[in-house]
Amino acid sequence: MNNPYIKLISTPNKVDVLQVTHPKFTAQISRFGGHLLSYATKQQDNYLWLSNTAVLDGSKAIRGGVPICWPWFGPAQGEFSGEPQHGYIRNVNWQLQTIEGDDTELTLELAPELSDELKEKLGLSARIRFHFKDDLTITLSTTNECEQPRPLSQAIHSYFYVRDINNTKLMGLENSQYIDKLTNTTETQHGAVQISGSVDRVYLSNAPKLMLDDESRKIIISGSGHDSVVVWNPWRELAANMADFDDNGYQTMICVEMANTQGLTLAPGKTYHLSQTIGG
Ligand code: TA6
Repeated sequence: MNNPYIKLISTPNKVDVLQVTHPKFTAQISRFGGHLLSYATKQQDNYLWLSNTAVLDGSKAIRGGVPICWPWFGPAQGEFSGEPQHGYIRNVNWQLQTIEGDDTELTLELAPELSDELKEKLGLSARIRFHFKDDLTITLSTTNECEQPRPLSQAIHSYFYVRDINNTKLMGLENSQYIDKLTNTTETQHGAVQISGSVDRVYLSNAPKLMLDDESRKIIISGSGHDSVVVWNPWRELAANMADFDDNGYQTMICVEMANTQGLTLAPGKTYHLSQTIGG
């Protein structure tokens, strides 16, 4: 890899990591999952939460950072029922395709290594682009490579680090309707989102800009191409039941995910872009 800012770190029995050290920021991207593990700028500490007990040997999707859910979000349904939750690509290695940039910005593109059989079955291909400038834009692009329309749902499943979830507010979803996945009801958001227990919500909102305020900093989370924003914190009991979720980790994280949950159909030959920008 011939780029002054990027080094591939290969450790036996561990996922390969692309270590990005740039004058303006640092980041780590796991080749397994095309998964961003950390991102910090000169001004801001790491934006992302990664579980202390995350499995980093490639045997399981990584808990924390930015997993990519594709070509479905949540449990597999219909023709794919029985297949893994959140799709395939957070569990496969990705190839670095291109690197471009200089000392002001940097772009990396990766594509998942899928078997020919799986590519044929899906009829879709995916690519991810990390564009670092003054902030980071993650773009997940999907192309329908076959001759039939194909269904797609997906999420950029970002786990943000917050200083204390009890003093954290998420702004920008006021008055949105959301599906509460814990009660299976549809509710309306009043005021900022504040979390004091288990939360698993799909906000039916394509709000382009949100703000996460943990009283120590304000993170701006922007998006495009989404029909929903997913907000998740498992809280104490659920976290304790997940071996790869450290017991107290729920106190310092919140997932805020730009997603398509409402059933998108991609026409033959078309490409769809879903983006999330992290900055502020
Ligand atoms: O994005 C929220 C969610 O879909 C939740 O329902 C929750 O289970 C979470 O993702 C984590 O899923 P995972 O398959 O990574 O354990």
